[in-house]
Amino acid sequence: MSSKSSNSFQALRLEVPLAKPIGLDEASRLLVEKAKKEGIVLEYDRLALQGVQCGFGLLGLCCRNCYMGPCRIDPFGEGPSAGVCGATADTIVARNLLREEVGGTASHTEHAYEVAHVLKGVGLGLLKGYSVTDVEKLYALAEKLGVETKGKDVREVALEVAEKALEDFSRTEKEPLNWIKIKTPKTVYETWEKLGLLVSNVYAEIANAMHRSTMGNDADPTNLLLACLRQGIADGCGGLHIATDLQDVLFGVPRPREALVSLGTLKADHVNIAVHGHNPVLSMKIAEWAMKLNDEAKKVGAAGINVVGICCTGNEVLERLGIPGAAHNSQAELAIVTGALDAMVVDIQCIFPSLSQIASCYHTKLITTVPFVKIPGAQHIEFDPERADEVAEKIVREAIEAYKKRDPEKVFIPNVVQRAIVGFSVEAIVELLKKIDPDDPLKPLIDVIAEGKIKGAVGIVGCPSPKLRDQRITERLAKSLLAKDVLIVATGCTAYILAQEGLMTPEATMKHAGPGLREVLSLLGKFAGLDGPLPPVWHMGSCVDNSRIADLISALAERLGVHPSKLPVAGSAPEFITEKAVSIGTYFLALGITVHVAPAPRIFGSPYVAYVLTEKLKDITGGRLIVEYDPERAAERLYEAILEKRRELGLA
Ligand code: BF8
Ligand code: SF4
Repeated sequence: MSSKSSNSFQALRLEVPLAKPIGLDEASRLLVEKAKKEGIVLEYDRLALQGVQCGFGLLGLCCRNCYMGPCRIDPFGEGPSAGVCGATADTIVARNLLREEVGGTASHTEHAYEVAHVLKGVGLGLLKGYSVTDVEKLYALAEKLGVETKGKDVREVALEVAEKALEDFSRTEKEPLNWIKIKTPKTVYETWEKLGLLVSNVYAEIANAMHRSTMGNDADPTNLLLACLRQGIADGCGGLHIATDLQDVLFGVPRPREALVSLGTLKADHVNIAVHGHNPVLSMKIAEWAMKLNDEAKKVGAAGINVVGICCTGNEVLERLGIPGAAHNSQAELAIVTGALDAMVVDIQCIFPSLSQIASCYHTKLITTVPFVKIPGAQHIEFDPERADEVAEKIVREAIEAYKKRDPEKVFIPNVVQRAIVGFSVEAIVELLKKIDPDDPLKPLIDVIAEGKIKGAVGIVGCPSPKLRDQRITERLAKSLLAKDVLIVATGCTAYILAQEGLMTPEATMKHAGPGLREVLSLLGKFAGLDGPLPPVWHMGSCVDNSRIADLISALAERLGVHPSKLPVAGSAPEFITEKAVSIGTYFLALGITVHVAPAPRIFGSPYVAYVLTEKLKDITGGRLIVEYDPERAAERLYEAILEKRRELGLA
């Protein structure tokens, strides 16, 4: 394979954002102003202080994998073309990409592992604070996994399902992951089998990726890219799917409900507690104890306790309990700047160390809870599922104490609150469609796609990037696609952005959806018993809940008997920031999905790696990477990809 359309120069151009800044959302803007007045340094300030970021790093051309380096390859061909060991740009870029994915896969799989342990503890009767909330989901999983349920009680079934999950972290044989077997459409499974991508043990996969990318191991970029696909599959099946499935068993499958979002959900007269991070094993307990101790808050003069969510754990409690979603990742600092937040309780992932410095300027207690996530200046109260109630009670009482020290002079909560319909699990979508066709629920959806009323669907997922946020890439991309009759599903911090923009309301359907999409959503709204249409953007949960999007795609592909790459669907992470987004994106590429991203992933230092991911991969898994900063152009390109699939299916 030779280099074709992509080269390093293109990447340098891509790093210059093409869309014009149009400013932050109103709530963020007001709080950034407040921070400025109060001398608080925010992520935007720290980004500016970084100056021009390292071009070698942006292109993936820097290697620090041994002490003969660090080595850098000159993208212009005038300086070194290999590291001290002889590693070329192709090798270095592919190795770096694999290591980025390891960061993501380790995060999601360890999250899943923790949840599996909690379910195991429930099965063994060791955890008093937790139970199986969704017996139906447990039994559905048991059936798929081949766990016998006859003559067993719920706890025994829970134990066996948890052990099936834990097998995926400890298997020594070459058998594929249980969650690959139960989640992967047959057509995809066959492709993966042919390519040697059937991962057996997620932890072994992570270890192997680190091993093979050290100095003096795998130098073949093609072989390394196959390892990248394996890492994506380990993340998707062993991380995302296991986490979502077992969280649903423990805490319930989400169902549509109306909730409130934005920073205006903080309440001046309440004790405000924000849960931030990813693991609902903690946040669900905090929510429970906040309710139990509501009267305690009244004793210190507050009107009650108000729990709000930040980032993905916020999505977990939003989709299951309707707890308000206050802030995405780029607003977490701003939640403290309101001066009204009494405690921010954090667990794992996406928690900026800066939160502690900002909290120290107010009365806010930043409380870390996980032994491997400590932040200087934060109060550490170790969480342990075995002492869940005791710890959650202590944390909520800390927040009540902190409220007493709140300085009313420093409080400013922007008057910005938005309604949103959330909780679109696959189960809920299928239940709704069953009202139209009880025997073949996916058929009505397939019919409206075939008729062209809905042209296709795009999952817009991922993070807010301080590099791109003031261009509102995510909102603009979504609106452009809706106008083209493309249904949108959303997860993660992107779901906050789109909810805050008002795109999860029936009114948004009337305002932004194209005529065909509007007609379908209006009909669905009637079947759902709503006064108006369904919203045009469906909130499917947290970032691990990207598994729900994969489930929906797989269900449609299996119902039609086609490979997912044939479906008029695509994914987009228009402002991604984390390594987790890279591994999730790779999982969807492995499934055969077209994936758009911005900013540019660090692959353009290798014309070969860029060529494989943006062009060649579609002949291998069916997936394709699109890199595009301009949201309107990105919408055009995603729409084109959808139309191409439609043409291949013989649809207008
Ligand atoms: O896992 S969207 S900033 S919070 S990585 Fe992080 Fe990105 Fe937010 Fe959830 Ni997902
Ligand atoms: Fe340089 Fe090779 Fe060592 Fe990387 S592994 S730092 S390219 S010598």
